[in-house]
Amino acid sequence: MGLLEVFLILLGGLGALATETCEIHLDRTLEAGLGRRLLPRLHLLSAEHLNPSVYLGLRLSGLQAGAQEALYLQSLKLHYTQTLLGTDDGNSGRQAKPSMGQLALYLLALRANCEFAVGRKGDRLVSKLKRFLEEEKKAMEEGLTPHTSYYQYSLGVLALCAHGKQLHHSVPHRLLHALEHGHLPGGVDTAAMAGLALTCLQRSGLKHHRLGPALRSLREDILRAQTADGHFGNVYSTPLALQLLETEHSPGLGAVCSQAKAALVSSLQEGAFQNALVISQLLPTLNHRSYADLLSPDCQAPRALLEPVAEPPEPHEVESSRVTLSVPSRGYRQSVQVPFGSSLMDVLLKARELGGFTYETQPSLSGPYLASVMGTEAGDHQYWQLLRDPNIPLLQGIADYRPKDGETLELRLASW
Ligand code: B12
Repeated sequence: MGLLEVFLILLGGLGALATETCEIHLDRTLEAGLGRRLLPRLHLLSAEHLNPSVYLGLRLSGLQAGAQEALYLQSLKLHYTQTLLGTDDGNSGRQAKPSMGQLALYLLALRANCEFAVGRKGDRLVSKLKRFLEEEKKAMEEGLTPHTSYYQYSLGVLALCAHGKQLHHSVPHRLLHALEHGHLPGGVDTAAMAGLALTCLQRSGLKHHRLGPALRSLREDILRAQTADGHFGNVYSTPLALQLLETEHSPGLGAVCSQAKAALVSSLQEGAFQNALVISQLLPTLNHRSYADLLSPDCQAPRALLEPVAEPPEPHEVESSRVTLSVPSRGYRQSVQVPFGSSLMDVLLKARELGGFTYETQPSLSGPYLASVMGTEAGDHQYWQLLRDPNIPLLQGIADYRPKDGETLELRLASW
């Protein structure tokens, strides 16, 4: 072998090392199985169930749901224009208005179908999002935290960026400022969403000397949060973390992402991904796409049609589980018997039936959110935290978590 060939091989090796990417390809059957879990969601067209994240996730995946997808986008358009612009026949007042983050997700869903928010209505929605962001930025300038969260602020910046809208430079600067001063609470999910927003800005040509270092530090934070089993943060923050990591090339990234893939596969086999929102955040990464791609989306890429599969009927369980529900701040502790495989929501319902316990939920894109317990509504920057004994916060909400027989579950008013 000549000297030149040796040199070329070495160079090739170095090149490969320098351009290592993060690619997660799952077995096609596993991926389609995940996608199919979203199919029933596409038939729920009522205001309470419409979820722009579901459309967005599916559109950026390698899968498609045929005509139902178009119908779903149509319903999203109707709902968001009616509730935010009050263009219906007077009903808009009765429906909860979408939050800043929900409006941002809706605008991202439009981009996922290669559409821009156009016309008078489109302009008004964009102006609304700009105003939301301005208000949040002002709160932050006054030393307060955003009314919503840094996660929703990042979603807002990302949506405007994806629509090619000019942002006042002080809006992204607030995000950079929070990052540089270590004020970006919310863990890996928030770091990833902020990173996706900044990546979009960088790709859109925004030149700022603080952008590169901020992105590097966000990626380093995410890599540092990798757990021994391979997840970034936890199993449910791994999808967004991967969306961000898939936008970069760096040495060693391939191995890190292989570990994450192994962790995801084993979590999937354990049935961890049941929630439509987290599935919708995972599907794009399996197609090597991220929300940052919505700056110039590719709507021509072929996607495999998802065919519904008849699920075998659930075995009729005769067994039951005994679960203890406790609200220590109210001196409440009650043992409850529910059918085997019931959700925490079933436990709450049963406890309410037994008397001495009340609760209220609010719909959200992640499912029913526990908003109030025994007459106490969580206040500003407070929430009803879900824990299992001994002091372990749950990684799922009340509708998805299925307590085991003998478990003790605690509801605790906590601050965030
Ligand atoms: C910010 C946030 C919170 C904040 C929300 C407060 C606020 N005003 O922003 C706080 C700290 C209160 C919170 C609480 C919880 N969260 Co949270 N949260 C998030 C985060 C980072 C962003 C949510 C968001 O703004 N979405 C965008 C907006 C536009 O959508 P939205 O539906 O309108 O947002 C509302 C709901 O998401 C709701 N919410 C927040 N978390 C959760 C969790 C569940 C299960 C439900 C039903 C609703 C809900 O609060 C948001 C603001 O109103 C997501 C991360 C992610 N990857 O999605 C995790 C996330 C959704 N949360 C999660 C969890 C597990 C919880 C808790 C169950 C934790 C616990 N052990 O108590 C609790 C909810 C308990 C309850 N009372 O029902 C998981 C859900 C995983 C899953 N399997 O579905 C995620 C994915 C984080 C993670 N990687 O583990 N959360």
